[in-house]
Amino acid sequence: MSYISEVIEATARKNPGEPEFMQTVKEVLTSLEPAVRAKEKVLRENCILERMVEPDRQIIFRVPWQDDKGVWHVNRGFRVQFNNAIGPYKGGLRFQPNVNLSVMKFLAFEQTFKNSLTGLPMGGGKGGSDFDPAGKSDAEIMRFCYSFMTELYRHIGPSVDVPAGDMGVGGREIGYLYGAYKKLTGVYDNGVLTGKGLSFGGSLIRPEATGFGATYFLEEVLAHRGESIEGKTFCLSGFGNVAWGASLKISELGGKVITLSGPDGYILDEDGVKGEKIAYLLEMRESGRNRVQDYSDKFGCTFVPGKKPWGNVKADIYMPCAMQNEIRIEDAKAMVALGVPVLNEVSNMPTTNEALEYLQKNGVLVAPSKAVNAGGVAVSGLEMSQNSERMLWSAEKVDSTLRGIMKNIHKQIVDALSEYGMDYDLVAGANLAGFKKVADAMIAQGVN
Ligand code: 2IT
Repeated sequence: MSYISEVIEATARKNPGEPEFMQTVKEVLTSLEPAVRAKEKVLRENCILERMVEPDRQIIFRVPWQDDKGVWHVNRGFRVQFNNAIGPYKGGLRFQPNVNLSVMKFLAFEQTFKNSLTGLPMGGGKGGSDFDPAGKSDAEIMRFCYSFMTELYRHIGPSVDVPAGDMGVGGREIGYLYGAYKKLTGVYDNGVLTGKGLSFGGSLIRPEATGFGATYFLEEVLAHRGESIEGKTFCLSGFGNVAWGASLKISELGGKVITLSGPDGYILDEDGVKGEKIAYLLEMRESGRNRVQDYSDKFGCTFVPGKKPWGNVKADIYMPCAMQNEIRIEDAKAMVALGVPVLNEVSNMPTTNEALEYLQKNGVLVAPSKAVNAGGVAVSGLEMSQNSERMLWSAEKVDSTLRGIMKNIHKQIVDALSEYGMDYDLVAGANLAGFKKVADAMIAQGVN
Protein backbone atom coordinates (compact mmCIF):
# COMPACT_ATOMS: atom_id res chain seq x y z
CA MET A 1 0.00 0.00 0.00
CA SER A 2 1.25 3.53 -0.67
CA TYR A 3 2.52 5.67 2.20
CA ILE A 4 -0.42 8.08 1.74
CA SER A 5 -3.06 5.32 1.76
CA GLU A 6 -1.46 3.75 4.83
CA VAL A 7 -1.67 7.00 6.75
CA ILE A 8 -5.23 7.75 5.62
CA GLU A 9 -6.38 4.28 6.71
CA ALA A 10 -4.63 4.46 10.06
CA THR A 11 -6.07 7.93 10.68
CA ALA A 12 -9.59 6.72 9.86
CA ARG A 13 -9.16 3.79 12.29
CA LYS A 14 -7.91 6.05 15.07
CA ASN A 15 -10.55 8.75 14.65
CA PRO A 16 -13.96 7.14 14.26
CA GLY A 17 -16.92 9.51 14.16
CA GLU A 18 -14.88 12.45 12.84
CA PRO A 19 -16.22 12.95 9.28
CA GLU A 20 -15.10 16.56 8.80
CA PHE A 21 -11.58 15.79 9.99
CA MET A 22 -11.31 12.71 7.76
CA GLN A 23 -12.67 14.69 4.81
CA THR A 24 -9.83 17.21 4.96
CA VAL A 25 -7.18 14.58 5.72
CA LYS A 26 -8.19 12.62 2.61
CA GLU A 27 -8.40 15.70 0.43
CA VAL A 28 -5.02 17.09 1.50
CA LEU A 29 -3.00 13.88 1.74
CA THR A 30 -4.21 12.57 -1.61
CA SER A 31 -3.05 15.72 -3.34
CA LEU A 32 0.45 15.43 -1.78
CA GLU A 33 1.27 12.45 -3.99
CA PRO A 34 3.90 14.29 -6.10
CA ALA A 35 5.68 15.58 -2.98
CA VAL A 36 5.71 12.11 -1.43
CA ARG A 37 6.96 10.55 -4.65
CA ALA A 38 9.86 13.01 -4.74
CA LYS A 39 10.95 12.51 -1.10
CA GLU A 40 9.30 9.38 0.24
CA LYS A 41 12.32 8.03 2.13
CA VAL A 42 12.97 11.12 4.21
CA LEU A 43 9.25 11.75 4.82
CA ARG A 44 8.76 8.18 6.04
CA GLU A 45 11.89 8.19 8.22
CA ASN A 46 10.67 11.31 9.95
CA CYS A 47 7.05 10.09 10.21
CA ILE A 48 6.01 13.36 8.58
CA LEU A 49 2.53 12.33 7.43
CA GLU A 50 1.80 10.40 10.64
CA ARG A 51 2.78 13.46 12.69
CA MET A 52 1.00 15.86 10.34
CA VAL A 53 -2.39 14.23 11.10
CA GLU A 54 -1.89 13.90 14.88
CA PRO A 55 -2.49 17.18 16.77
CA ASP A 56 0.21 18.22 19.24
CA ARG A 57 -2.58 18.36 21.83
CA GLN A 58 -6.36 18.61 22.09
CA ILE A 59 -7.76 20.46 25.05
CA ILE A 60 -11.43 19.92 25.97
CA PHE A 61 -12.99 21.68 28.94
CA ARG A 62 -16.25 22.49 30.68
CA VAL A 63 -17.68 26.00 30.35
CA PRO A 64 -20.43 26.75 32.89
CA TRP A 65 -22.23 30.07 32.61
CA GLN A 66 -25.31 31.74 34.02
CA ASP A 67 -28.05 33.31 31.89
CA ASP A 68 -29.89 36.52 32.74
CA LYS A 69 -32.58 34.63 34.64
CA GLY A 70 -29.96 33.08 36.92
CA VAL A 71 -30.17 29.64 35.30
CA TRP A 72 -26.86 27.79 34.85
CA HIS A 73 -25.83 26.14 31.57
CA VAL A 74 -22.86 23.96 30.66
CA ASN A 75 -21.14 24.05 27.28
CA ARG A 76 -18.03 22.33 25.99
CA GLY A 77 -14.89 24.32 25.16
CA PHE A 78 -12.09 23.25 22.81
CA ARG A 79 -8.62 24.26 21.77
CA VAL A 80 -6.82 22.04 19.28
CA GLN A 81 -3.10 22.90 19.05
CA PHE A 82 -2.30 21.08 15.84
CA ASN A 83 1.18 21.98 14.66
CA ASN A 84 3.74 24.56 15.79
CA ALA A 85 6.64 23.69 13.48
CA ILE A 86 6.80 27.17 11.92
CA GLY A 87 5.43 29.40 14.69
CA PRO A 88 3.13 29.61 17.72
CA TYR A 89 -0.28 28.02 17.22
CA LYS A 90 -2.62 30.50 15.53
CA GLY A 91 -6.26 30.24 14.60
CA GLY A 92 -9.74 31.40 15.47
CA LEU A 93 -12.36 30.51 18.05
CA ARG A 94 -15.79 29.45 16.76
CA PHE A 95 -18.92 29.69 18.91
CA GLN A 96 -21.59 27.70 17.11
CA PRO A 97 -23.97 24.90 18.11
CA ASN A 98 -22.49 22.40 15.62
CA VAL A 99 -18.94 22.71 16.98
CA ASN A 100 -17.45 19.36 18.03
CA LEU A 101 -14.00 17.77 18.09
CA SER A 102 -14.19 16.71 14.43
CA VAL A 103 -14.99 20.26 13.30
CA MET A 104 -12.23 21.70 15.52
CA LYS A 105 -9.65 19.22 14.17
CA PHE A 106 -10.61 19.85 10.54
CA LEU A 107 -10.28 23.58 11.05
CA ALA A 108 -6.96 23.32 12.92
CA PHE A 109 -5.52 20.96 10.29
CA GLU A 110 -6.51 23.30 7.45
CA GLN A 111 -5.17 26.25 9.45
CA THR A 112 -1.69 24.69 9.58
CA PHE A 113 -1.40 24.71 5.76
CA LYS A 114 -3.15 28.06 5.38
CA ASN A 115 -0.86 29.78 7.86
CA SER A 116 2.15 28.29 6.12
CA LEU A 117 0.95 29.78 2.80
CA THR A 118 0.82 33.30 4.29
CA GLY A 119 4.60 33.23 4.62
CA LEU A 120 4.29 34.48 8.22
CA PRO A 121 5.62 32.49 11.20
CA MET A 122 2.37 30.98 12.51
CA GLY A 123 1.51 27.37 13.39
CA GLY A 124 -1.98 25.89 13.21
CA GLY A 125 -4.65 25.80 15.92
CA LYS A 126 -8.37 26.26 16.38
CA GLY A 127 -10.83 26.38 19.21
CA GLY A 128 -14.32 27.28 20.23
CA SER A 129 -17.45 25.97 21.81
CA ASP A 130 -20.86 24.50 21.01
CA PHE A 131 -22.32 27.63 22.63
CA ASP A 132 -25.02 29.32 20.51
CA PRO A 133 -24.63 33.11 20.61
CA ALA A 134 -27.94 33.74 18.78
CA GLY A 135 -30.36 35.75 20.88
CA LYS A 136 -28.01 36.04 23.88
CA SER A 137 -27.77 39.34 25.74
CA ASP A 138 -24.54 41.26 26.00
CA ALA A 139 -24.20 40.30 29.67
CA GLU A 140 -24.66 36.61 28.83
CA ILE A 141 -21.97 36.81 26.13
CA MET A 142 -19.65 38.51 28.63
CA ARG A 143 -20.20 35.87 31.29
CA PHE A 144 -19.69 33.08 28.76
CA CYS A 145 -16.42 34.60 27.48
CA TYR A 146 -15.08 35.08 31.03
CA SER A 147 -15.89 31.49 31.94
CA PHE A 148 -14.34 30.20 28.69
CA MET A 149 -11.11 32.11 29.38
CA THR A 150 -10.95 30.83 32.98
CA GLU A 151 -9.69 27.56 31.47
CA LEU A 152 -8.19 28.71 28.16
CA TYR A 153 -5.75 31.23 29.64
CA ARG A 154 -3.37 28.57 30.97
CA HIS A 155 -2.87 27.16 27.45
CA ILE A 156 -2.23 30.33 25.43
CA GLY A 157 0.27 33.21 25.23
CA PRO A 158 1.84 35.54 22.65
CA SER A 159 4.61 32.99 21.93
CA VAL A 160 2.52 29.89 22.65
CA ASP A 161 -0.89 30.06 21.03
CA VAL A 162 -2.73 33.13 19.73
CA PRO A 163 -6.49 32.73 19.21
CA ALA A 164 -8.71 35.11 17.21
CA GLY A 165 -12.31 35.20 16.04
CA ASP A 166 -14.25 32.90 13.72
CA MET A 167 -18.00 32.34 13.37
CA GLY A 168 -19.81 33.73 16.41
CA VAL A 169 -16.67 35.44 17.73
CA GLY A 170 -16.14 39.05 16.65
CA GLY A 171 -14.70 42.21 18.14
CA ARG A 172 -17.05 42.21 21.14
CA GLU A 173 -16.17 38.64 22.17
CA ILE A 174 -12.43 39.20 21.65
CA GLY A 175 -12.70 42.26 23.92
CA TYR A 176 -14.30 40.26 26.74
CA LEU A 177 -11.87 37.38 26.26
CA TYR A 178 -8.92 39.76 26.45
CA GLY A 179 -10.32 41.45 29.56
CA ALA A 180 -10.60 38.06 31.24
CA TYR A 181 -7.07 37.04 30.15
CA LYS A 182 -5.57 40.27 31.48
CA LYS A 183 -7.37 39.91 34.80
CA LEU A 184 -6.35 36.25 35.22
CA THR A 185 -2.68 36.73 34.33
CA GLY A 186 -2.09 40.26 35.56
CA VAL A 187 -0.02 41.02 32.46
CA TYR A 188 -0.77 43.40 29.59
CA ASP A 189 0.22 40.94 26.85
CA ASN A 190 -2.14 41.98 24.10
CA GLY A 191 -0.33 39.86 21.48
CA VAL A 192 -2.17 36.88 22.99
CA LEU A 193 -5.31 37.47 20.91
CA THR A 194 -5.96 39.09 17.53
CA GLY A 195 -9.02 40.83 16.19
CA LYS A 196 -8.88 43.24 19.14
CA GLY A 197 -10.43 46.70 19.23
CA LEU A 198 -8.26 49.56 17.96
CA SER A 199 -8.00 51.11 21.44
CA PHE A 200 -6.15 48.08 22.89
CA GLY A 201 -3.85 46.79 20.18
CA GLY A 202 -6.11 45.85 17.28
CA SER A 203 -5.10 46.36 13.65
CA LEU A 204 -6.77 48.49 11.04
CA ILE A 205 -8.26 46.39 8.20
CA ARG A 206 -8.53 43.23 10.36
CA PRO A 207 -12.37 43.22 10.04
CA GLU A 208 -12.12 43.64 6.27
CA ALA A 209 -9.13 41.32 5.83
CA THR A 210 -10.78 37.98 4.98
CA GLY A 211 -13.14 39.45 2.37
CA PHE A 212 -10.51 41.80 0.91
CA GLY A 213 -7.91 39.03 0.79
CA ALA A 214 -10.35 36.65 -0.92
CA THR A 215 -11.01 39.27 -3.58
CA TYR A 216 -7.30 40.03 -4.06
CA PHE A 217 -6.60 36.33 -4.48
CA LEU A 218 -9.38 36.05 -7.04
CA GLU A 219 -7.83 38.96 -8.96
CA GLU A 220 -4.65 36.91 -9.32
CA VAL A 221 -6.59 33.84 -10.46
CA LEU A 222 -8.54 35.85 -13.02
CA ALA A 223 -5.42 37.66 -14.23
CA HIS A 224 -3.92 34.23 -14.91
CA ARG A 225 -6.83 33.73 -17.38
CA GLY A 226 -6.45 37.23 -18.78
CA GLU A 227 -9.62 38.40 -16.99
CA SER A 228 -10.55 40.81 -14.21
CA ILE A 229 -13.30 41.42 -11.63
CA GLU A 230 -14.74 44.40 -13.46
CA GLY A 231 -18.16 43.62 -14.93
CA LYS A 232 -18.44 40.17 -13.37
CA THR A 233 -21.44 38.95 -11.35
CA PHE A 234 -21.02 37.16 -8.02
CA CYS A 235 -23.13 34.83 -5.91
CA LEU A 236 -22.11 34.97 -2.25
CA SER A 237 -23.53 33.05 0.69
CA GLY A 238 -23.65 34.29 4.27
CA PHE A 239 -24.06 37.91 5.33
CA GLY A 240 -21.48 38.05 8.13
CA ASN A 241 -18.08 39.65 8.41
CA VAL A 242 -16.60 37.78 5.45
CA ALA A 243 -19.45 38.43 2.97
CA TRP A 244 -19.42 42.07 4.11
CA GLY A 245 -15.69 42.57 3.38
CA ALA A 246 -15.91 40.73 0.07
CA SER A 247 -18.93 42.79 -1.04
CA LEU A 248 -17.06 46.01 -0.24
CA LYS A 249 -14.00 45.09 -2.28
CA ILE A 250 -15.88 43.46 -5.17
CA SER A 251 -18.11 46.50 -5.65
CA GLU A 252 -15.07 48.80 -5.39
CA LEU A 253 -13.39 46.83 -8.20
CA GLY A 254 -16.45 47.00 -10.46
CA GLY A 255 -17.98 43.57 -9.81
CA LYS A 256 -21.60 43.00 -8.83
CA VAL A 257 -22.71 40.83 -5.87
CA ILE A 258 -26.24 39.58 -6.56
CA THR A 259 -26.89 37.07 -3.75
CA LEU A 260 -26.36 36.70 0.00
CA SER A 261 -27.76 34.03 2.29
CA GLY A 262 -28.65 33.19 5.86
CA PRO A 263 -30.07 30.22 7.74
CA ASP A 264 -33.51 31.33 6.48
CA GLY A 265 -32.77 31.36 2.70
CA TYR A 266 -31.13 33.63 0.13
CA ILE A 267 -31.77 37.07 -1.34
CA LEU A 268 -31.37 37.92 -5.02
CA ASP A 269 -30.60 41.59 -5.68
CA GLU A 270 -30.10 42.05 -9.44
CA ASP A 271 -29.21 45.68 -8.82
CA GLY A 272 -26.17 44.64 -6.77
CA VAL A 273 -25.24 44.66 -3.08
CA LYS A 274 -23.47 48.02 -2.85
CA GLY A 275 -23.14 51.27 -0.89
CA GLU A 276 -25.56 51.64 2.02
CA LYS A 277 -26.80 48.10 1.44
CA ILE A 278 -23.37 46.78 2.42
CA ALA A 279 -23.36 48.97 5.53
CA TYR A 280 -26.76 47.52 6.44
CA LEU A 281 -25.18 44.04 6.70
CA LEU A 282 -23.42 45.26 9.85
CA GLU A 283 -26.76 46.24 11.38
CA MET A 284 -28.24 42.88 10.44
CA ARG A 285 -25.40 41.11 12.21
CA GLU A 286 -25.57 43.31 15.29
CA SER A 287 -29.32 42.69 15.65
CA GLY A 288 -28.52 39.02 16.41
CA ARG A 289 -31.63 37.97 14.46
CA ASN A 290 -29.55 35.90 12.03
CA ARG A 291 -32.02 36.50 9.21
CA VAL A 292 -31.15 37.53 5.62
CA GLN A 293 -34.79 38.29 4.83
CA ASP A 294 -34.28 41.55 6.73
CA TYR A 295 -32.26 42.68 3.67
CA SER A 296 -35.04 41.99 1.12
CA ASP A 297 -37.62 43.52 3.50
CA LYS A 298 -35.58 46.72 3.61
CA PHE A 299 -34.45 47.00 0.00
CA GLY A 300 -37.35 45.30 -1.77
CA CYS A 301 -35.58 42.53 -3.70
CA THR A 302 -36.33 38.81 -4.08
CA PHE A 303 -36.14 36.46 -1.09
CA VAL A 304 -36.08 32.69 -1.62
CA PRO A 305 -36.76 30.83 1.64
CA GLY A 306 -34.95 27.65 2.71
CA LYS A 307 -32.45 27.60 -0.16
CA LYS A 308 -28.90 28.60 -1.08
CA PRO A 309 -28.03 30.31 -4.38
CA TRP A 310 -25.88 27.36 -5.56
CA GLY A 311 -27.24 25.98 -8.79
CA ASN A 312 -30.25 28.29 -8.59
CA VAL A 313 -28.70 31.55 -9.75
CA LYS A 314 -26.32 31.96 -12.67
CA ALA A 315 -23.25 34.14 -12.12
CA ASP A 316 -19.64 34.43 -13.26
CA ILE A 317 -18.19 33.59 -9.85
CA TYR A 318 -19.51 31.65 -6.88
CA MET A 319 -18.07 32.68 -3.51
CA PRO A 320 -19.38 30.69 -0.52
CA CYS A 321 -18.81 32.76 2.65
CA ALA A 322 -20.90 30.82 5.17
CA MET A 323 -20.09 27.31 6.38
CA GLN A 324 -18.29 24.00 5.69
CA ASN A 325 -19.91 21.58 3.22
CA GLU A 326 -22.49 24.01 1.85
CA ILE A 327 -21.77 22.92 -1.75
CA ARG A 328 -22.77 19.29 -2.17
CA ILE A 329 -22.82 17.02 -5.19
CA GLU A 330 -26.32 18.07 -6.30
CA ASP A 331 -25.25 21.74 -6.10
CA ALA A 332 -22.08 20.97 -8.07
CA LYS A 333 -24.11 19.27 -10.82
CA ALA A 334 -26.54 22.18 -11.01
CA MET A 335 -23.63 24.61 -11.09
CA VAL A 336 -22.00 22.84 -14.03
CA ALA A 337 -25.35 22.64 -15.83
CA LEU A 338 -25.78 26.40 -15.36
CA GLY A 339 -22.29 27.03 -16.69
CA VAL A 340 -20.73 28.81 -13.69
CA PRO A 341 -16.99 28.82 -14.51
CA VAL A 342 -15.25 29.73 -11.22
CA LEU A 343 -15.67 28.72 -7.56
CA ASN A 344 -13.70 30.97 -5.20
CA GLU A 345 -14.04 29.19 -1.83
CA VAL A 346 -14.02 31.62 1.07
CA SER A 347 -15.54 29.72 3.99
CA ASN A 348 -13.36 26.87 5.25
CA MET A 349 -13.97 23.66 3.24
CA PRO A 350 -17.31 24.77 1.73
CA THR A 351 -17.26 21.95 -0.85
CA THR A 352 -17.65 18.22 -0.14
CA ASN A 353 -14.90 16.01 -1.62
CA GLU A 354 -17.39 14.45 -4.03
CA ALA A 355 -18.58 17.87 -5.25
CA LEU A 356 -15.00 19.13 -5.54
CA GLU A 357 -13.99 16.20 -7.70
CA TYR A 358 -17.06 16.65 -9.91
CA LEU A 359 -16.42 20.36 -10.39
CA GLN A 360 -12.76 19.88 -11.27
CA LYS A 361 -13.53 17.05 -13.69
CA ASN A 362 -16.11 19.24 -15.40
CA GLY A 363 -13.81 22.18 -15.98
CA VAL A 364 -14.83 24.49 -13.13
CA LEU A 365 -11.82 26.40 -11.81
CA VAL A 366 -11.76 25.96 -8.02
CA ALA A 367 -9.70 28.26 -5.80
CA PRO A 368 -9.40 26.51 -2.41
CA SER A 369 -10.31 28.18 0.87
CA LYS A 370 -6.97 27.63 2.54
CA ALA A 371 -5.48 30.04 -0.01
CA VAL A 372 -8.49 32.27 -0.66
CA ASN A 373 -9.37 33.07 2.97
CA ALA A 374 -5.78 33.30 4.25
CA GLY A 375 -6.00 37.10 4.31
CA GLY A 376 -7.85 36.98 7.63
CA VAL A 377 -5.15 35.15 9.50
CA ALA A 378 -2.46 37.05 7.56
CA VAL A 379 -3.67 40.36 8.97
CA SER A 380 -3.86 38.66 12.39
CA GLY A 381 -0.15 37.97 11.86
CA LEU A 382 0.36 41.67 11.07
CA GLU A 383 -1.56 42.54 14.25
CA MET A 384 0.92 40.35 16.18
CA SER A 385 3.80 42.24 14.54
CA GLN A 386 2.27 45.58 15.54
CA ASN A 387 1.76 44.36 19.12
CA SER A 388 5.40 43.22 19.31
CA GLU A 389 6.72 46.56 18.12
CA ARG A 390 4.03 48.46 20.10
CA MET A 391 2.98 50.39 17.03
CA LEU A 392 -0.14 50.95 14.96
CA TRP A 393 0.26 50.69 11.21
CA SER A 394 -1.76 52.84 8.81
CA ALA A 395 -4.68 51.26 6.95
CA GLU A 396 -2.74 51.74 3.70
CA LYS A 397 0.26 49.85 5.03
CA VAL A 398 -1.84 46.93 6.29
CA ASP A 399 -3.90 46.78 3.09
CA SER A 400 -0.93 46.90 0.74
CA THR A 401 0.92 44.27 2.81
CA LEU A 402 -2.19 42.08 2.66
CA ARG A 403 -2.40 42.49 -1.10
CA GLY A 404 1.27 41.52 -1.44
CA ILE A 405 0.71 38.44 0.73
CA MET A 406 -2.25 37.27 -1.39
CA LYS A 407 -0.22 37.80 -4.58
CA ASN A 408 2.61 35.80 -3.08
CA ILE A 409 0.31 32.93 -2.11
CA HIS A 410 -0.78 32.65 -5.72
CA LYS A 411 2.84 32.73 -6.85
CA GLN A 412 3.86 30.02 -4.36
CA ILE A 413 1.06 27.81 -5.70
CA VAL A 414 2.12 28.35 -9.31
CA ASP A 415 5.76 27.67 -8.36
CA ALA A 416 4.86 24.45 -6.51
CA LEU A 417 2.86 23.24 -9.51
CA SER A 418 5.70 23.98 -11.89
CA GLU A 419 8.20 22.23 -9.56
CA TYR A 420 6.15 19.04 -9.97
CA GLY A 421 5.34 19.64 -13.65
CA MET A 422 1.61 19.97 -12.99
CA ASP A 423 -1.21 21.93 -14.65
CA TYR A 424 -2.97 24.92 -13.08
CA ASP A 425 -4.73 23.03 -10.24
CA LEU A 426 -5.02 25.49 -7.36
CA VAL A 427 -6.36 22.88 -4.93
CA ALA A 428 -3.35 20.58 -5.26
CA GLY A 429 -0.92 23.49 -5.57
CA ALA A 430 -2.07 25.10 -2.31
CA ASN A 431 -1.70 21.83 -0.43
CA LEU A 432 1.74 21.15 -1.93
CA ALA A 433 3.04 24.66 -1.20
CA GLY A 434 1.61 24.78 2.34
CA PHE A 435 2.95 21.31 3.12
CA LYS A 436 6.50 21.92 1.93
CA LYS A 437 7.39 24.61 4.44
CA VAL A 438 5.85 22.79 7.42
CA ALA A 439 7.47 19.48 6.44
CA ASP A 440 10.89 21.12 5.99
CA ALA A 441 10.63 22.72 9.45
CA MET A 442 9.54 19.42 11.03
CA ILE A 443 12.43 17.53 9.46
CA ALA A 444 14.93 20.19 10.55
CA GLN A 445 13.69 20.06 14.16
CA GLY A 446 13.86 16.29 14.55
CA VAL A 447 11.10 13.88 15.51
CA ASN A 448 9.05 15.36 18.34
O1 2IT B 1 -10.28 30.56 9.60
C1 2IT B 1 -9.48 31.48 9.85
O2 2IT B 1 -8.41 31.61 9.26
C2 2IT B 1 -9.84 32.44 10.90
N1 2IT B 1 -10.91 32.29 11.49
C3 2IT B 1 -8.91 33.55 11.30
C4 2IT B 1 -7.88 33.04 12.25
C5 2IT B 1 -6.99 34.10 12.85
O3 2IT B 1 -6.16 33.71 13.69
O4 2IT B 1 -7.09 35.28 12.51
